Amino acid sequence: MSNQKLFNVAVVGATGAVGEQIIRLLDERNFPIQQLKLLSSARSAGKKVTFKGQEITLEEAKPESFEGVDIALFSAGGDVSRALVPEAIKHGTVCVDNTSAFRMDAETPLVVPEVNIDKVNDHKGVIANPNCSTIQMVQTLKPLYDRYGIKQIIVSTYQAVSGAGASAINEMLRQSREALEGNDVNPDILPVGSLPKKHQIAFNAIPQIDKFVDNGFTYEEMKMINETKKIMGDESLQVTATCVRIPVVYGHSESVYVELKSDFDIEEVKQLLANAPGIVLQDNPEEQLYPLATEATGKLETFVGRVRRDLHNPRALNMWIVSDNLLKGAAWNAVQIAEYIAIEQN
Ligand code: NAP
Ligand code: 3JN
Repeated sequence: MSNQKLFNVAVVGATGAVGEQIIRLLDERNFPIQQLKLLSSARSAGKKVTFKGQEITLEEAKPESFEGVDIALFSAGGDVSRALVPEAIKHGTVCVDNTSAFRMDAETPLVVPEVNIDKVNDHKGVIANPNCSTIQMVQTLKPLYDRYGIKQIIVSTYQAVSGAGASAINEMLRQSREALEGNDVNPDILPVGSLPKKHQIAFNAIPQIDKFVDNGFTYEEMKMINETKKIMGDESLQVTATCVRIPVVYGHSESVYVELKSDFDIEEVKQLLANAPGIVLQDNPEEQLYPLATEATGKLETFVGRVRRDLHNPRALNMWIVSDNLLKGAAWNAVQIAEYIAIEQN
């Protein structure tokens, strides 16, 4: 398209685990970019990144950085988004925010494109990307919600260390070497960098992601519960979650129990999942075919398998859902939203 509109785009948190994937996707998908601005903290300002053969110098993110920026993708943490999204909006920038800062704000659309892309049109300057664990679950359950209704969801997650940032990947690899070499393992970051007590992640499973709320759940678990209801537009949904960090680098896995509101045929359920946008059904016990984090890594789709009727509740299903947490769980979902905004303006 020769007269396609081009956009001035900013990536805030450009050096991070999520930001790097956003930049890669903007490149691979040939996003219609006039100028790309890469923003970070003062620590990385001045470093150079190559994008489409051109060197771009990282700049410190400041309120005035958004002058002339049409679309900004934020993944530099909630504090940065709370401080800079309102400044960007003042400059007329449409923000796609990967943090939890605005997700539960009644004015802010919380969007998984395969579920509720139409909500983007209601934005007041910012569209929120849900939490990674929420995205892959609601994307998979949406066709079942539409066909049968959903009464209850019980989810247990097995989350990759990359969800806690680039430094947590290094931490897990370092600890694994320390343990294999028979040395003391020195935990430094997980489960929560800002809390004094740390636990070993190498060869372990930590049932804590983010801090605890005073109801016994963690913030990660409460995000899954609250965001699922908001995205599905159904406050009556009964959702419970247990979120666990495991020593996997990329790819969140989830064991999901879902009670439907009406009777179902298991083959029809599998057909609905197989036909759902962005979902790949991998389900053949005879061939030991089911989703694996190692195989989901680097892919844009969400994978579902082990789909089976519950033995005690005939209206309930059990399934295993896997997706690359940095892609569909973060960068890809955000770029999909940005692509929708760009298409709407063309
Ligand atoms: P990360 O690897 O630790 O990267 C953090 C990024 O934020 C870096 O680019 C860092 O720049 C930048 N940054 C830090 N402080 C800043 C400041 N004051 N001003 C501007 N930039 C600053 O973390 P990540 O895994 O990419 O995640 C980043 C955020 O994305 C998370 O905090 C979370 O809010 C969100 N996230 C969302 C999901 C999801 O579920 N959708 C998943 C993962 C992350 P420097 O290089 O200068 O330090
Ligand atoms: O731990 C994970 O696997 C996902 C982490 C997401 C995350 C990490 C730090 C801050 C978030 C998020 O997206 O919910 C946030 C946050 O913005 O609250």
